[in-house]
Amino acid sequence: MTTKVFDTKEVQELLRAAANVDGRNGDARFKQIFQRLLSDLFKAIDDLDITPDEVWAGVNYLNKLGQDGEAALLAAGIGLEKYLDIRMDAADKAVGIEGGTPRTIEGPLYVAGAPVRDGVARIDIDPDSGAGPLVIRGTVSGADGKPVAGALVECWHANSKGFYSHFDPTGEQSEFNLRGAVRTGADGKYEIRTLMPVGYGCPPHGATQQLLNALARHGNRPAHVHFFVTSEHCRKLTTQFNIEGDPLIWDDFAYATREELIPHVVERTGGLALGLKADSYKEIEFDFVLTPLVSGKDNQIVQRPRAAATA
Ligand code: MBD
Ligand code: FE
Repeated sequence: MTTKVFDTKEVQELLRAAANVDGRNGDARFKQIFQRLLSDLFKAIDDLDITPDEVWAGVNYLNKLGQDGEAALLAAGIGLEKYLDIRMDAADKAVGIEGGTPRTIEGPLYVAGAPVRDGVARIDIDPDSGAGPLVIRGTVSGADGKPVAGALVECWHANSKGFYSHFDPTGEQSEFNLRGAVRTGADGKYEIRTLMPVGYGCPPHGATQQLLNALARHGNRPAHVHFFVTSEHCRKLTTQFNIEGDPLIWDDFAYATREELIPHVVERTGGLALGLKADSYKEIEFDFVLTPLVSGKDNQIVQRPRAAATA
């Protein structure tokens, strides 16, 4: 169809009515955003001559996406979550904040409420014959380079099948397996004793993988470990590191990899003395550098629905 209707009075009035922009009630910000997004959709339908069949395929896709509970997974997979990071990086640069550990996406699989330990936490609760021991340790420091006492390092990652506790389709993991938190002492140090994770793959029959298939993309992530690092006088850091050597490091379906977030993995012995399940273990040293509050505020606190459980 070569005839375009988007700019007609009829369509523009329809958009204003649908978003109720002329109504007195309702949330002005929400109306503004909704009208814009609906307009962009209408315009795309006109410009690309998107057919009714294609529109209904899309509408029905939203039903499947909701049924599968995968909207936040899709947000990671289509680069929407990465885009928010790019915007936050640019905002930081504009106000001169630099030098902290780079942020990278949270992803959809955090669970609040994991137990907190002082200094050292052992977070592998369930046996996992496919995974060897891993020790993650380092120092949390502030923008001034000094160690931060009382910082909270929260950590979560997958098991040797790439599954996260609480979201494991096999139902085999305990509630907080491979999830935990450490409070730093005066030296700013933290240590997490755990097992080596394996990369995540999207549920093969879920809505996210369905969309990726249509784009001829895969839905896999390299092996990685997530962190939230919080402390009273610094901004919250949301980050991850990748496990060095994973072939997908530069082919992450969620675009979370950053050069500074690929620490070396070192072979160690003496694991039995630490209470690990084997004497040889892998160690990753990873220091966190936090950034200062902006006008006395932490502007990195992101509100989003998150799972929660009790230990
Ligand atoms: C993950 O483990 C993850 O970190 C992201 C971003 C998306 C899906 C699974
Ligand atoms: Fe993850």
